[in-house]
Amino acid sequence: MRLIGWAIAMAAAGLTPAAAQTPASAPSQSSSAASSPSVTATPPAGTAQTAGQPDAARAAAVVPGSVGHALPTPGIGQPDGRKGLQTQVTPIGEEASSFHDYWLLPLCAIISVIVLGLLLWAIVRYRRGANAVPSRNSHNTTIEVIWTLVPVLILVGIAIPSIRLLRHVYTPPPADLTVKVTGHQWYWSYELPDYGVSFDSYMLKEANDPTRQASQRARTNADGPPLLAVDNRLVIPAGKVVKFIVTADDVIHSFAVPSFWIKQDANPGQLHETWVKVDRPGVYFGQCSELCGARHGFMPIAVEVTSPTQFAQWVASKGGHMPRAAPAAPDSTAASPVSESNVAAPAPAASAPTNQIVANSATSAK
Ligand SMILES: [Cu+2]
Repeated sequence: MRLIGWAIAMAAAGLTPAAAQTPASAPSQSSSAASSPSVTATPPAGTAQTAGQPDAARAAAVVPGSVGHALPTPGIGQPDGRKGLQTQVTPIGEEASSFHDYWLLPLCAIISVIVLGLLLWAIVRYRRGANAVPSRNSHNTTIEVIWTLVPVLILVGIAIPSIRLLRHVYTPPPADLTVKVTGHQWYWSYELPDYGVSFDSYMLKEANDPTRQASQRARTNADGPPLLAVDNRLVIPAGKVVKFIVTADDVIHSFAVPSFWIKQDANPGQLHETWVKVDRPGVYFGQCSELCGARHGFMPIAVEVTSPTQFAQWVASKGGHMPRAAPAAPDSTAASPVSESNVAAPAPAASAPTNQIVANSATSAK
């Protein structure tokens, strides 16, 4: 049996990474290329590219600081070595982190100290040397009432804010924007059905990564930290309620961004919802948080929160279109999203089924 197990493990180790590399890199090329017309062709100073590569023009299309390529802020939206939770930028995240930091953690610490103190006191006070004749007490009503009531009160004290937090999580305000997120082995794809935008998002590899193809842009510090930077970020407008419809097309993934306090499993054949409202513009990173295969650790998430004006620029750069008026209600989007400014012919057709899914999901959620 052990021999068979080793054989399976060796086969998996030998085959899956190789299989993973090729599909993961090829489509990223096309998705990056699709985004490149949006930005100017000024060569950025900080863009690293392998010397002599014929693809310098594509790398040069990236302008650090432009929409979709905003510079991340150290310590915000990414790990910075400190212990504890990342700085939260959503209402749910702020509520949850203060619940954790100012209620749960102190409560756990106090209980631990009290239990440890009782233990030490009992060990010393009732040691054999000081109690040659052991006590024969087996019942004490007062103390039994205390050790039943106190834990009950502690649990009630935890349950009330906990259930209130859950209620806030699962009663989101009306969405201004819907994003369909699909997990794949091993990348994410995003779709904004009301805006006619859809694209794939792959991790940017390091310049010295031997698995990086010549045509792939290498990560720079302007893109974000290693293993977290992506070629195509999801851009959302600040101050708007964004609903994520999360699913997967192969195995179970998990869409998680720590600074948003979201971690939503992406299950094939199922739609799950989560939501954010971020007032603070910036770049926020996350990762797939469900073990999903050989390159599970290499499918990061990068969300750029920007002003509504810049968001409109980004939508245009992706070949999409803005809705005609103010952000539409879910059931009105199913009518006819095509406007005169719609320049991407395939987009409405591609987004039509998703509109239906979103509409169905919205009605089933009520
Ligand atoms: Cu995954």
